[in-house]
Amino acid sequence: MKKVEHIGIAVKSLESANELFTKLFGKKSYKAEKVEREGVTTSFFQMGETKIELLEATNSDSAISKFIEKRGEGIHHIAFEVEDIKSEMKRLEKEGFTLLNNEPQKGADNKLICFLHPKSTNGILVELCQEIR
Ligand code: CMX
Repeated sequence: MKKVEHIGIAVKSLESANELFTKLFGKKSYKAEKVEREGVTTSFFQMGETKIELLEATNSDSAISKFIEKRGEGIHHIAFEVEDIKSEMKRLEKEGFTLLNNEPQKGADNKLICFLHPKSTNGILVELCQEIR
């Protein structure tokens, strides 16, 4: 794994969270994007080498809805950039981690992604992401 690519934060309202984080960071989000398959709308802030991703659910079945229901708003996942997502998935599966997908999925911000189940990673939802080249 190369670096922390982004930290995901689950929010109830992207509009009001965007306002709050714009004030906090002193700069605007550079991109908003809906990821239909994941049931989320995202908004990204560039913070030096890494990013903050705000996530709002688009429907009540979304993982973000369930997360907020159970735990409230807050840090949802940590995403790590990898060079070759398929080989990293194979490596981590061999190491005994539980992958949520067998194949990389298309995520937000031009990335191929795969999540590891938090039960296999000390309660932290880990995302692997590789830039689509
Ligand atoms: N961090 C830590 N623990 C989490 C968690 C999170 N983000 N989300 C859920 N959990 C916990 C739950 O509290 C629950 O724990 P208990 O059994 O102790 O109550 C357990 O994990 C299982 O939760 P669940 O809601 O029953 O969910 P699943 O077993 O179906 O787990 C999960 C799947 C949580 C990994 C998945 O729903 C998820 O969050 N996937 C990621 C989806 C996502 O973030 N998509 C956005 C992508 C945008 C992009 O491109 O970046």
